[in-house]
Amino acid sequence: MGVRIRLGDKTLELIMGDITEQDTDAIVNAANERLIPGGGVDGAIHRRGGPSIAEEARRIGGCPTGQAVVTGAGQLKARYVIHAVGPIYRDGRSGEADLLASAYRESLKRARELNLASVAFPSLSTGAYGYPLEEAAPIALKTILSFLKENESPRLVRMVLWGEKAYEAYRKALVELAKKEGLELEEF
Ligand code: AR6
Repeated sequence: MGVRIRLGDKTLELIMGDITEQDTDAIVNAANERLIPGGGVDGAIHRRGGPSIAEEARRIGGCPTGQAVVTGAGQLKARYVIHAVGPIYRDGRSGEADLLASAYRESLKRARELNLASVAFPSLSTGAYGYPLEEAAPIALKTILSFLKENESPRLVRMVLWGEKAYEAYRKALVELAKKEGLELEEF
C-alpha cells in the first residue's frame, strides 16, 4: 500500500515499511561520515546484510556530508548499498537543506553510474540527525523528482517510510508537489 506519481516511464513512490526488506537494485543507507555502523537504518542494514558491508565501507574509509558511496549488499535482497551522509540538523539556517538535497542527488548519481533501474531510500537525517520530517520531506521529494526528470537511470525511486508519522509527512509533501507539477497521484 502506498502512493505514487509517474513521469513517463519513471516512478516516484512512497510506502510504509522497512528499508532492509526492499528488493530494489540498491537501497540507500543513512550513514555517518566515518562509515562506521551506527543505529537506526544503518544498524538494521548492517545487522541484516552481514559483515561484508562494513568491511567494504572500512576500505573506502569515509564519506563527507552531502556525498554518497557504494558497497555490495551482503545478504540483503538488493545488489548494492549506497551509503549517503545527510546533515546533522542544527537550526535550519546552517546549510542543512542544500546538504540534504545533495545527499539524495549524489545517491542517485551513484545509481545512475551503475545504470540501476530501481533505488529505495529511507528518510535521510530525520532520526538521530534530528531533521524535522515536515522540512525534510519536500526537499527529498523535489530533489528526487527533478533527478528523475533529467536522467534515464534510475526509473523507479521508492521512499520507504518507517511508521505512520513519517509516511504522512511524505504523503502530504507528495500531494503538494504533484499539485504544483500538475501530476496525478495514484494510490496502490
Ligand atoms: N527502514 C526504514 N526507515 C527506518 C528504519 C528502517 N528499518 N529504521 C529507522 N528508520 P536514522 P539519520 C527511519 O537515525 O537521522 C546512525 O547511527 C527513522 O525513523 O537511521 O540520517 C548512523 O550511523 C528515521 O525517520 O538516520 C548515523 O550516525 C529515518 O529512518 C546517524 O544514525 C532516519 O533515521 C544517521 O542519522
